[in-house]
Amino acid sequence: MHYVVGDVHGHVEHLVAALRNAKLLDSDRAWCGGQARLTVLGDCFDRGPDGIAVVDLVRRLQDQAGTAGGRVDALIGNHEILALGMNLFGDRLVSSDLGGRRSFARSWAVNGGQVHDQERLTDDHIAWLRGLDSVILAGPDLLLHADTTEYLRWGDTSEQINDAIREVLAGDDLERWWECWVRLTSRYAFAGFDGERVAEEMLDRLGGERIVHGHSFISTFTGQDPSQVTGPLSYAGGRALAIDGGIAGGGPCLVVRLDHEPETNQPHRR
Ligand SMILES: [Mn+2]
Repeated sequence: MHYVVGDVHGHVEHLVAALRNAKLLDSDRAWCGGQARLTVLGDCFDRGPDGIAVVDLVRRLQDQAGTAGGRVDALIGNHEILALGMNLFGDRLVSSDLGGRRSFARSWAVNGGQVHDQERLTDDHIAWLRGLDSVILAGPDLLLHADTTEYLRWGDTSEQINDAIREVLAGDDLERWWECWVRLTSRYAFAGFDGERVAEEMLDRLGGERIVHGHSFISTFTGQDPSQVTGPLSYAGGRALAIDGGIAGGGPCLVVRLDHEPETNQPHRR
C-alpha cells in the first residue's frame, strides 16, 4: 500500500495523529506500517510550530520503514527551497530582479518563515534536504509537490528534473535558487478549462496516469472553508488528485492511500 501526505507546515502533532490513524505509526511514534510505502509531498517547513520536528520524524520513519521492508520518501516543496535559501542567502538581493527588492529573507518573512526552524537547521538537515527528489513516478501516479508544469523547464524525464534541481541546490548561485523558488511556488496548472489536457501532456512526457500533488489547498478548488475538507480531490477528468487538506489554514492533515487494486482499477486511457 502506498500513502501520501503533504504540506504539514510544522504541525508535527497533526502529522503524528494522522499517521497513527492510518496505522503507519504506533503509540511510541515508531513505524508500524510494515512494508507499506509513504511519500511526503514537501512543505514540512514554515507557518506552523515545528518544521524541524516534522523533518526529524520523516527521517526517523525513513530509517525504521527501511528496516521493516517498507519505504518512506520525501519530495522537495517550495518551502524547503525557502528555508534553505533563507539559511544560505539571507537578505542578499536577487540581482535579476530589476526592482532590486527581492530576497529570500523578504519572501521568508511574508510566507510564514519561522525563526525557530532556522535556528535549529543543522548541516545534517541541509544535506538531507538538498538530496531530495522533486518528482517521483510510483506506478501509475506521478507525485509532485506543486500543481505546476514548471518542472518541465528542468528536463523531459523525472530523472533529469531531479538531477537538475539537485544540481542547483548543491551550488550557491542565488539567481538559480531564486528561479527554483519561483517555479515551485506557481500553482493551478490543472484547474483551468484545459486542465485535463495540460495534465495529460505532462503525464505523456513524464509517465503515469495521474498527477498527485499537494501545495494548493483543496478548499481553494472547491470553494469550501479548509475545515470542511474531509478527503482528497480528484479533478481534471481524474488526471489530478489534490491532497493538501490545508493544515496551515485550519484544515485536516490528510494521509491518502493511493488505491490501484487491479480488480477495481478502471482504465483511464482511451
Ligand atoms: Mn507549497
